[in-house]
Amino acid sequence: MAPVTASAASTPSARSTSSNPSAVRQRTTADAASLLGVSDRTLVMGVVNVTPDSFSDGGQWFEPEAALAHGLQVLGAGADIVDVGGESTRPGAERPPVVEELRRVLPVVRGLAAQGAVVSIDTMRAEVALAAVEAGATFVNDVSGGLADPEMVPAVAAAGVPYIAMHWRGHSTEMQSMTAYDDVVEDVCRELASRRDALLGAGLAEHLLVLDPGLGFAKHAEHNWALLAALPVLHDLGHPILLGASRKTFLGRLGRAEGEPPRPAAERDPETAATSVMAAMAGLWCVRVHDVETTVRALSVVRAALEHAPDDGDLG
Ligand code: PMM
Repeated sequence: MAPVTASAASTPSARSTSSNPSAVRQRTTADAASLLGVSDRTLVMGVVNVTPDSFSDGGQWFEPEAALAHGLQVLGAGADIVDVGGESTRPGAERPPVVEELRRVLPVVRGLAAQGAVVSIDTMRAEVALAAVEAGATFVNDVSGGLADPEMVPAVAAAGVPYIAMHWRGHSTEMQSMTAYDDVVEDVCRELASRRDALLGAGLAEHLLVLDPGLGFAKHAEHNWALLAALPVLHDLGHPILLGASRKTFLGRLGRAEGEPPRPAAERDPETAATSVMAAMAGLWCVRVHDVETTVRALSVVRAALEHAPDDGDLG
């Protein structure tokens, strides 16, 4: 998807045909695949972490009822996709047993799908992905890009659902020791390209693959900033791109003195909205955010401006 232009932005919005909280209809994989084709605006994926310890919102929606209520709120705020996860990927986090991950996510996926939400399951485990698809999820979001579980790619390929593969070098307990890059933009693009080739070689359908540069995963602040500054380059990978900058620590360090702790995660939404605007200006497919309303409103500014830009131009 190329950077958004005025002519593209003036075509009818896909929002009317995507997630509509009042349309209580189970979404299908065909609906999910059609979302992959949206190119006139940047989609918004709202996060529902059913975990005791996610760095951005840990513990707030740990019980399934609270998580489901939060998911409905995310949907009502305008999310196109609701991303449900039961494993924290905060640096240093230990993995929950698979039965515990299933216990956390399945009722939430089932409940949101029954309300007509397009649900993605944020997991590195094939077993969880398949159970979630069975429960109504129509996207699989795997931060390991298939590296954590050899069963994942064959399972997703057989299920025929869109797959989001993120740039990943290792689990949360070890990723902070895997931050050596010569040129982070070139290295991440090269590693993502080789992951893409491996995934397609393993049978994943080309039109169902989304790629993600993995901000905050095996990356220091300067790496995240360099990637943010180079977003349009990611189009060279030839797939829709998802960006997950929301509430990450590098944003919380802005305006803080050396040695001062970063701003708390829940206070990083203005900075997150700025990254969403950058993603939209670069023509990215989707942003994954915790505070959906702020990003939806920020993206409406981009759309309104683009609708008033000269026919042949973008906002530059
Ligand atoms: N970040 C987190 C979790 N899942 N998925 C994708 N595709 N991209 C991301 O950047 C990403 C993700 C960690 O953030 P959280 O703990 O706030 O959910």
